[in-house]
Amino acid sequence: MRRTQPNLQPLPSEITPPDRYCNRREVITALAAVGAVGAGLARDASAAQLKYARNARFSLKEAPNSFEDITTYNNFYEFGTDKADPAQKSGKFKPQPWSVAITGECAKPGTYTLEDILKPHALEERIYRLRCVEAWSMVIPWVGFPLGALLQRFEPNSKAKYVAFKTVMRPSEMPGQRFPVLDWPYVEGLRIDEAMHPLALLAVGLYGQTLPNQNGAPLRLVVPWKYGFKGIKSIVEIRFTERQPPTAWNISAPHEYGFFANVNPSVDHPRWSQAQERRIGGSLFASKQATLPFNGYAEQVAALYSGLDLRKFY
Ligand SMILES: Nc1nc2c(c(=O)[nH]1)N[C@H]1C(S)=C(S)[C@@H](COP(=O)(O)O)O[C@H]1N2
Ligand SMILES: [Mo]
Repeated sequence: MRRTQPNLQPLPSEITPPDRYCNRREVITALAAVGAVGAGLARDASAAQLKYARNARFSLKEAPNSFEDITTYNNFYEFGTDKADPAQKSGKFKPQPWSVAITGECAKPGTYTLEDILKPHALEERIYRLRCVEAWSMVIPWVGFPLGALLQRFEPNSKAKYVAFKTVMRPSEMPGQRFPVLDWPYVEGLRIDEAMHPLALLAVGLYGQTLPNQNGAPLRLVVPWKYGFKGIKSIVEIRFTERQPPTAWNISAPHEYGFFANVNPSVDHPRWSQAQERRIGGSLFASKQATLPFNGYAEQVAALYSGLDLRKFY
């Protein structure tokens, strides 16, 4: 899958004029336009431009990885376990039309179309580092909106202590789901205070365009202070729960993957160290860099875990 890198819209140094701010009707039209394209065409060719404003306060100053790196080196086991599989084997996946079931402990459960989900939210671009548990990282210009703002709309009640997420189950379009690699569908979860943290993002795009299938179209979670596997892709259900929900990697290998999965250089994966990371796309000879506690977001999020033994609750 080859394409040229689309123009980055606002540069960090630029001030975004207010008219750049998400015109919701246009965004919805853009997302709908994606669905109008025939299933046989590469989704790539049908990516739609999004309207958004750069959120400089919540963006790293580092240069993002290339569009090529971000869209050809992926973990999305529903399309296969090789890093190249998601780009090569996700062409049949149809991210439109899409709806999300909101269930569990809230006043406004229901099934909402993607358009309903997006309508009240202005889209923001945020440059976050994605830190995979496999000790590599990338810097990605996501386009999305705060998860907490969406969750509030459904009026979670006092029993809503956790939020559980589920990926779509479509073995006909997702060849990896025909093999018992994980206990499908992929599920993830956050504690409600983590989910409400302003850094937690629901992404609908990257590099200014709707998400490619391999990156979790049309809607995926991005939690920048946690290992990448928490960032569940192609979400079809969000459930408010009283108890800690099961999570796909914890079910698969509980001694390797905990519920919290906060990036922690001092808690090694049982089979390798987490102390350093390799930036994808960098020179093979470039030295590894130190992994930062909470992936560099300790100042913003460490207070969520005061009193929690982070070695025990990894
Ligand atoms: N449904 C689903 N979501 C998933 C995964 C997956 O296999 N299935 N892989 C996770 C892992 S391990 C990582 S590192 C990130 C990778 O996101 P990216 O491919 O957009 O970089 O997606 C996460 N979300
Ligand atoms: Mo990962």
